[in-house]
Amino acid sequence: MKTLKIAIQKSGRLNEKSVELLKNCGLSFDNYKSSLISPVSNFPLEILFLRDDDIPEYVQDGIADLGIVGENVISETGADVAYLQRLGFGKCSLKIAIPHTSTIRSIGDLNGKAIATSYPVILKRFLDEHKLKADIRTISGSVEISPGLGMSDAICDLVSTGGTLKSNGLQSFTDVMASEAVLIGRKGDEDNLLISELIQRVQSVLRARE
Ligand code: PRT
Ligand code: ZN
Repeated sequence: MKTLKIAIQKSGRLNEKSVELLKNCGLSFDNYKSSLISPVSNFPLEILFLRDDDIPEYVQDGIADLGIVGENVISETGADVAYLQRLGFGKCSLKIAIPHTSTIRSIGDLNGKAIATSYPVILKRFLDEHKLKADIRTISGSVEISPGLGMSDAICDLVSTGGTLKSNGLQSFTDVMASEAVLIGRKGDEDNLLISELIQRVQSVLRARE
């Protein structure tokens, strides 16, 4: 049978938990060092180590058969993939936050304001749903400092503990989407026996954690 490929984050918040989950599934492989592909010695599988932003498209395009990535990234890229299993780690929520000193009180007050984010697609969808027009300022990181620099009136960014908002004088205003790491696959691969076997192993690891 054809060797499968699973794409996981190379380094970052999801890497360690993704590697741990696969090891707990009984898969034996070397963790990413310099090689971007690690063969699994006891299952017909290769691990691809990628930037998380690339994972949904790799799976959609069939370069990888499976992937582990945050729901936020799947939504932002708009990739058409099958959600196979929620994984219970990497939990966070994409929120709009405003400075403590802001005069913004209701959702409608966001109209005409500048909002900095690394998630312009999801934010635009949220604004459209609320029939709002705002100036979306797309930046790739350190979004939380932009209101203090006078670049924006609000931000839309991921929050887990809330510590980063707090230390930048911001407060949560409204939730845009909740997210966690999920196992994704390609649509139409439902009959692949190796994929089914892997999903079953993942599910039994998750059940054992309950
Ligand atoms: O290099 P690569 O592109 O692969 O990684 P990355 O830098 O884009 O992503 P990374 O490793 O930061 O996050 C990977 C995934 O982890 C995200 O896509 C989310 O699905 C998930 N995740 C969970 C988070 C957080 N929690 C989180 N708190 N991703 C980012 N953050 C950031 C947030 O952007 C903010 O700057 O942490 C800060 C806030 O954290 P708190 O705890 O202060 O609220
Ligand atoms: Zn990324």
